[in-house]
Amino acid sequence: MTRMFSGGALLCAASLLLSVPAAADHRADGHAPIGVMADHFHAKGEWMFSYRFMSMSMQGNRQGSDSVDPDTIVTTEPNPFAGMPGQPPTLRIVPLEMTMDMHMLGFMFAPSDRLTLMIMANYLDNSMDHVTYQGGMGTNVLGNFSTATSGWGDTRITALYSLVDRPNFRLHGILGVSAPTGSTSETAEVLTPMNMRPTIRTPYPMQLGSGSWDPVVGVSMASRTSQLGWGAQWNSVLRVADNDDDYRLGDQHELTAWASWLFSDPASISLRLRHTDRGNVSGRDPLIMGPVQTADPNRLGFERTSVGVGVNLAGQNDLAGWRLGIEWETPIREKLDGPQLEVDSMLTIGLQRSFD
Ligand SMILES: [Cu+2]
Repeated sequence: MTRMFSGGALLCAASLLLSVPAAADHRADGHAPIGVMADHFHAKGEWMFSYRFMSMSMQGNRQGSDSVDPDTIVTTEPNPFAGMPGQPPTLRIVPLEMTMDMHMLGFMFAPSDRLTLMIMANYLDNSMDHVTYQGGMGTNVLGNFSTATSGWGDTRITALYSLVDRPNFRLHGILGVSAPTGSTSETAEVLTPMNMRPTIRTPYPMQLGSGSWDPVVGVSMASRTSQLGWGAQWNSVLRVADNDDDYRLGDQHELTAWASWLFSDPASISLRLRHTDRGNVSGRDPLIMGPVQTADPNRLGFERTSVGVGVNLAGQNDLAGWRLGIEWETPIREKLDGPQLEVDSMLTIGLQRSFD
């Protein structure tokens, strides 16, 4: 009787062990570089919290792929609002640099082996420095000013649906929506070419959300051998409807691919390529106007290819379930509907904790 019982328990324990392979994935390369979102799905009953800090720094302007200095911008680049009362023929205010810091909180839960649900909220902290030129023409600098906006951005709710789930190859679809929780009515004090300091609605890049419900679609895959891994992802955010301020942001399409090398289960390094294509704004917010490039709906689109290096760490034993990732990216090619600020670098640091 005792013998039969212990035999059954042993069999039961063995089948349990065999049926939960994903939970036992403590390899550092089990997740993509930390700058990639929605890169993995979970086994039934697993859940995960994540926190990421992302910082993007932009400095200097480009027109197409070429650098362009502020003096040239204010004497040659047409003001889209020229002809309206008080508007000069060329741009007169030039952004010099911008920092975008983002705190991202994520939660994942898998109701089944096929389906993982994910919600991501972002807290944004933006600042931009500008130079204002005096009057309607010439290159006399009037002064500098900074604007800053911060608050919750849009919230992403997505379903990740597993299509292939083999030990060394995984493929899933991404389908969701970006909810308009971010403000589109942020204001800041500016310095005008006529030496006034009104508080007005900030241009598009300093707003916190899109103002619209935006579908999110994509496909993600990952594969690995004993030490070498690779993965790729396509994802798009589609702006299908105008917001209450009479415009919609441009669609954004992103393709990324990475390779990783696992030193041992706790640590891997990665190399990644990312290509982003963002469209211009269609329509326009009647409250966003001025002789500055960021207020022009047709100077917001870009194509950017970046390269990134990263480190993934995965906790073992007592620290099982914990992960830490760091990734640094820099553009190798930018083509901007400019003039527009160019990106210098982007840093992502993320901490993840999963439970099963
Ligand atoms: Cu997860």
